[in-house]
Amino acid sequence: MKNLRKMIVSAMPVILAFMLAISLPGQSVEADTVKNISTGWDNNTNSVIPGNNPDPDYTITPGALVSTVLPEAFPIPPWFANSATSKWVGFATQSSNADPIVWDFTTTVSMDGFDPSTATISGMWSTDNFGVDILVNNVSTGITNDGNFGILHPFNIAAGLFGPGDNQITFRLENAPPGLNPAGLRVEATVEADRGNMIPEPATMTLLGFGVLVAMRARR
Ligand SMILES: [Ca+2]
Ligand SMILES: [Ca+2]
Repeated sequence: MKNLRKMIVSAMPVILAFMLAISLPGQSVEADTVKNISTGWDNNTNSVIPGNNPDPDYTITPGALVSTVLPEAFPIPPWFANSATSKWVGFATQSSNADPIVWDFTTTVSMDGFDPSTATISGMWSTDNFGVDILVNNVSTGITNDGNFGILHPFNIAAGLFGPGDNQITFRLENAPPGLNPAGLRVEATVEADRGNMIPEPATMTLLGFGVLVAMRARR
């Protein structure tokens, strides 16, 4: 009994430091980039993908096609010029010609290591033709654009649509009739979120360390 009481007394500084540490308000965290979801962007080399190569980050439905990075040739221009930070993606056909239907361009973003409740998207997009919607995990954001493919249209998606693990972001466009004609998507955007709180912050670690030191001294 005496030993037990001694143990509890000597552990008190650690317990108090821990309680103080967990009661401290969370430090404000700067949102970090979860993923650069720009079209034509190689996330391994952090540079744009050369034209006529696949962009494996964007799949197209219907058809489960892998998107193709479009070269600097018609329809670019009149489409907004490719740049060092993003490029148009579309179809592996002459002039990115496609049927005049609604096409979904979907990319996947993992929230591992991040707090999904804080995830937002900001950037710009453009489409040939009409920008029908941007969806996160099949939930509509109601964001549209008028199909002016000569400019990039800014957009922002607020927090609340992301969950743990893999999340799908879909850019929905409608190619105008009639017949086969150029269709494509341009995105220059990032997904941002706070880092998950799995790793104790420095202030917490310092307090815990202090508590352990006091406890060790008390034991002598
Ligand atoms: Ca990419
Ligand atoms: Ca078109």
